[in-house]
Amino acid sequence: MEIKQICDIFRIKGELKEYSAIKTGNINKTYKVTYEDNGKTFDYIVQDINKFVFKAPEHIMENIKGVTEHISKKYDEQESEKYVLDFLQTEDGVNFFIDDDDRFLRAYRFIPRSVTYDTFDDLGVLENAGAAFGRFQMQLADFDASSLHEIIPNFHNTASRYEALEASASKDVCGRLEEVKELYDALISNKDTATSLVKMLSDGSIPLRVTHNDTKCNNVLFDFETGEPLAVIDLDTVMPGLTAYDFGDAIRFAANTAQEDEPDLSLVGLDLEKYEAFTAGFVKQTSSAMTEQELETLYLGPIVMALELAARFLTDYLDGDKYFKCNYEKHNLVRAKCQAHLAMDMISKAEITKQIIKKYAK
Ligand code: ADP
Ligand code: GN1
Ligand code: MG
Repeated sequence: MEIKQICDIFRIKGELKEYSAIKTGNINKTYKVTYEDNGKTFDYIVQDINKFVFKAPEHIMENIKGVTEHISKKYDEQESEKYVLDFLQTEDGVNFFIDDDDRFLRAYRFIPRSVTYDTFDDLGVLENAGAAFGRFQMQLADFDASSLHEIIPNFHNTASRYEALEASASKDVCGRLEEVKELYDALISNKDTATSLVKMLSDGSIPLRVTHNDTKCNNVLFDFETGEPLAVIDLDTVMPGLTAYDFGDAIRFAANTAQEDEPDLSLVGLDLEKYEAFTAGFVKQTSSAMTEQELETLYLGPIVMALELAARFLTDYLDGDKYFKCNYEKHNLVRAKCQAHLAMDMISKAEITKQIIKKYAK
């Protein structure tokens, strides 16, 4: 189905001017679409949901409806247009459409003046990202977690992620294990650290909350001029989770001295200034709601998330690159090495990061 037909289904008014693919995400196919109506231009996002990753996309759309309605209530109409995603409905009153090729499609308004960043040079903007994710979590503190579908079971269960890695290594369907053995062994030797948060969750020492679970900092929109944080996007994995997951995933993406898939490992490491900037924004928003134990173990989040993602990228490499979109042949392996290297650097700086968190906790 053509983009124009999809836009018609979502009842977008006016004349289609142009559209282009947005390549930043690793999962869905995303298009920016521009329409003109009564002499004014309006932008929209059309997305084709990845059905290999998301087995029940209608559950995602139910979760998103609940979450966006809940957050909208905290704003007036004008604020909502900046801070909350607004999904379009078909004439049947639903927020998705399945086309003849069985593609699962959705459309929503492009937030005006918004940009995303894959790297953060401005520490103020990074602090804003921390504040945006912190605020998002606080806004969901009174959301009924039992109404949420678990979109990807065990999404951040690092113990299960490690089991999957071990299973893929023992099957070795593509014959790639020998090539990655050193990295594999390094990850396995850090299994206790990687599974530490899961253990604390299961023994009740830290609480389950409603979290975003994919806090890559290109999932926050910023005003292109002022750097003000706008909407938090990519709500596909909003599910019960740990505060440390949201904190950790954001840090491992944005406080890396390089991009998350940097091939030259000498460039990869934890940037403590960036760590502090994100932490200032996030912890100031959330610390009053956190338990003492949660705050004390928050520093583990970035380490666990980097190890978990290294395990996930390596698993996908061993399985033959089925899950993450890859731009070149060994992309998943490069990503895995980068995340593992970052995790080791974070481990060596653990004491300093604990102090940074303490500094901003109320
Ligand atoms: P993926 O799950 O593949 O990461 P996202 O939902 O994060 O998909 O969208 C991919 C990119 O599209 C984002 O990083 C952002 O740059 C852009 N984008 C998505 N939604 C909007 C929006 N409502 N307004 C502006 N840009 C958006
Ligand atoms: C995926 O969709 P995107 O690109 O924001 C992935 C995250 C990973 C990230 C790594 C549903 O996020 O878990 O951390 O890639 N999302 C899903 O870049 O698996
Ligand atoms: Mg995204």
